[in-house]
Amino acid sequence: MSKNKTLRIGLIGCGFMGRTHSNGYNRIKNFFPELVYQPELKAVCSRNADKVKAFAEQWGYASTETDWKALIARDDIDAIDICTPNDSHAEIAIAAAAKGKMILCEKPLARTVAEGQAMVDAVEKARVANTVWYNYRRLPAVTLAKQLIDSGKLGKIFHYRANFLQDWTISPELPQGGEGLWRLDVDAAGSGVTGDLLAHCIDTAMWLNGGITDVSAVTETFIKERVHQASGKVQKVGIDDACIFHCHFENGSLGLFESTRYARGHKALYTFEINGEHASIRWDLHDLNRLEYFDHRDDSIVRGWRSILVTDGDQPYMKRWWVPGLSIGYEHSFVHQAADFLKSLETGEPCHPTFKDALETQKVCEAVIDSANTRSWKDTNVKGW
Ligand code: 4PW
Repeated sequence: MSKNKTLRIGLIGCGFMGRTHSNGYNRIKNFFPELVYQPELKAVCSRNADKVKAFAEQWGYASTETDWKALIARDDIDAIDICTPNDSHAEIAIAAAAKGKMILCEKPLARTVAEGQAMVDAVEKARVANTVWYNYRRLPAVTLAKQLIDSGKLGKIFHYRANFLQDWTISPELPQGGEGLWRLDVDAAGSGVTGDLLAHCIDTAMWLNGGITDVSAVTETFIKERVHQASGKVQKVGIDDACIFHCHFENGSLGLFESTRYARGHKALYTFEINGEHASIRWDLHDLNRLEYFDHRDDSIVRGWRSILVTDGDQPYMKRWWVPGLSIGYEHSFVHQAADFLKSLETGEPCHPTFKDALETQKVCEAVIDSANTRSWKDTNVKGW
C-alpha cells in the first residue's frame, strides 16, 4: 500500500464486467471524495495486446499487461480485480493472495465449492481484504428492502420468490465457448443459469432472508449440441439452460426460484417478492429504483401496495447522487461496491460479500445442480448466515 492512501488496482479481463468495474472506480473521486483510500487505475491485463491497450486508453489505466502472472508479480499493484471467465478465478485469486494482493472477484466466486473453498483458504491464510461483486445488493431499493426486513417491519417471513429470466440463447445457431460466449461452455462457466443468474438471486436471498438449508431442483438443457466457436467442432452442451428450485430457509420460510435464458421477451428480468406476517415487499430490476411495499397494519380504507421511488437523500446511497426524484442506474451498484470496498480498508471491517460469504452461495448452487442430477432433495451445508 502506498503512503498517499491510493489503492492501486490491477484489473484482469476487459469484457463487460471489466467495463462495469472500471466505471465504478472512475466515479469514486467525484462522488465519494471523502474516502481515505482512492482508487488508482494502475494496470489492466488481457491476452490481446491491441485490445488491452485500447481498453487502457478508454478507461484510464496507466499501463497494460498481457500475462496475469506478470501483473500479480508487480510491486506497484495493491489489489487485483478478477473479471475473467469463471474457470480462471481460483488460479488467479490463489496466486494473487500468495503475493499479498487484495482481491475483488467477479461473481460467481468459482465453478465449484472445492475451488471456492481453496480461494477462501488462500485469502484467509494471506489475510488479504477480499470481496465478490454481487452488485445487486448495492442498488438503493434492494438495500432499502434489507433495512425494512432487519427493522422487523415484515414480521415473520413465510415466502421468498425470485426469478431471473433472459432470452439470448434460444437460437441453436449460437456457438458455445470463445469470446463473449464462455457462459455457454460448462468447462469455462461451471454451470449455466444456476451459476450465472441464480447465484445473484441466492446471494440477495440469503442476505435478506438468511441461510438456505436444503433444495430440490429441476434443470433442463433445451439445445443439446452446439458448435464450439474456437474449434468449429460440434459439442455436447453441458450447461443448464433453465433451472427451477424450491427450498427451505433457516428461518422456516419457503423459497421458490426460477431462471432461464429461454423466456422470449425477457432480457434481464430479475425480480423478487417476500411475504411476511405483517408486510410484503417486491422488486423488479427493470424498474430498479422502485420498491413496492404492502403493510397490512395500514388503515383498511387506504391499505394497498405502495410504490416507493427510492431517490430520497434519507434512502440508502441516495445522498450521493442528484436530488430527490432523479433516478440512478445499474452501473451505480458497481460504484457503490467499489466505494464500500475502499471504505472497508479505512474501517478494517470486511466488505460483504467476502469470499467466505460467496462460498455459501456456491454451496447452494452446487446443491441445486446435484439435486437436479439426482432428482432428490439436497442439504446445502450453508453455515453462518
Ligand atoms: O451477472 C450477470 C451476467 O452474467 C448479470 O447480472 C446479468 O446477466 C447481465 O449479464 C448476465
